[in-house]
Formats: sequence, C-alpha cells, structure tokens
Amino acid sequence: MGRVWDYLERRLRRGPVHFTLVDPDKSPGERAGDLARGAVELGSDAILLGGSTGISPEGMGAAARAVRSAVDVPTIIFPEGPTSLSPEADAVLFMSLLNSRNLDLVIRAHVRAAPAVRALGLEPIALGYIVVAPGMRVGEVGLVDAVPREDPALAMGYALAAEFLGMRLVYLEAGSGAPSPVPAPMVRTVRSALSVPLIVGGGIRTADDARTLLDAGAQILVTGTVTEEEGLGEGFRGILSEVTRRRGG
Ligand code: 1GP
Repeated sequence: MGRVWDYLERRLRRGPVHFTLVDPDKSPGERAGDLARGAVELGSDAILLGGSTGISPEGMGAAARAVRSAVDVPTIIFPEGPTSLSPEADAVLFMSLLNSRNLDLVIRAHVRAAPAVRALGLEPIALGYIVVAPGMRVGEVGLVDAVPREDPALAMGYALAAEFLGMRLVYLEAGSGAPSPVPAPMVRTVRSALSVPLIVGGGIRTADDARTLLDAGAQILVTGTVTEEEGLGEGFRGILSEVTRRRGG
C-alpha cells in the first residue's frame, strides 16, 4: 500500500485519529497553510482539502502547496469530483457515495478520474461514503437517499457492503454544518460489525460531541466548520483533547 495509507494504519494503532477539513474556497492558499499548522500543533493527524462548491485545480493546488510546506502530515484531497484533483496533494479519498441515486457519484465519475489519479501520482484511498440524515448540502447535491437517523441497521448494511467490496475505510457523514452529528447508537452498531476503520463527520463542534462519538467507536473524526467559523478556539481544542487523550504512547 501507499505511504499515506501506511501512515494512517500506524496512527490508528495508537488510538483515535483526527482529520481537519480545510475548504480552499474559504481558506485559500496561505490561509489554508496557517490553519493546517495550528491544527497539527494541537494533534490533528492529516489535512483534508475539499468543499462542496466547485474548487478549481488551481485553487486546490495553491492550498495543497501551502499546507504541504506548513505541515509534515499528509495532505489528502476530499474530492467533490474529478475537477478537484491536483498533483500537489499526497493522496485522494477515492470515494463512492454509496447511497446516491446519481450513478456518477457511485462509480461513473471514478471511471473518468482514475486515469488522472494515476497520471498525477496521487495515492488513492478507497472509501465507502454513506450520508446520514440530515445530509445537508452533500445530501442535496449528491441526490442521496439519506440513511434515517433511527435506522442503524441500514447504515450497517451499507458499511458492510463497502467492506466486502474491498474499500479501506467507511465514512458516516451527517453533512457539513449538520445541527448534530451521526447518532451514537448508529456509530456503535456499525463499528461492532465492521473490520475496516470507521470515519465519522458532520456537525462535530464540541468536546462532548467528540467524546460521545469516540465512546461509540468512531476511529477517525473529521471536522471542518468548527475551524472555518471559530478558528482554533475552544471547540476545536476540546475535540482534539478528547482525541489525543485516548492515544497510547
Ligand atoms: C463534512 O464531515 C465533514 O464533509 C465535516 O463536517 O463541517 O460539520 O465539521 P463539519
């Protein structure tokens, strides 16, 4: 496997992992680098670059360059489509939106993107992406049949299907800016069935949110809005302290 995957496996062996999502539209170029530096100093393990609006390859490239020179953790593209790819990043989450009604987001865009990923030298990390209600913007633009919050068994079905198809990671997404994160009972049910690492994101704003999800078995937490809106303040620091205090030496 690739270098970024090896790094993630090493990090996961010592406890929970945190990814900081930076939107190159809201935090372009050097601002992305500054945010990344602060986040990594507080213990974040990787920087995801992405957003739900059209990010140009130039915008993605400038942000990736700035992040890579600011931090020595991986810079990973969290794509909204083939146009967000840039050779300046280390890896790309090669993700299938499993509960979309738009086949492009399940597999067809991937057919177009795969040769570009290879040509750009990006490390692809296969990921099953599952949107849970309310889903927010990704739920709308992704034409998603969102998993109802009270249906952990359905989430588990999707997650296991992703694992059986060979995906390396499963991501339960409540949607960026969701009023509350994926429910803990759903995280617990999915985690109890799954062997591959479980990522949870969307609506995580406080230490309490992080504690609840980590206690339920989330292995990787993703936060974006909390830093875009509040910087590296109390919310972000609280989340990172919940993650880092669970780590072994
Ligand atoms: C969105 O899960 C991520 O794809 C992050 O969500 O912006 O709500 O932190 P937030």
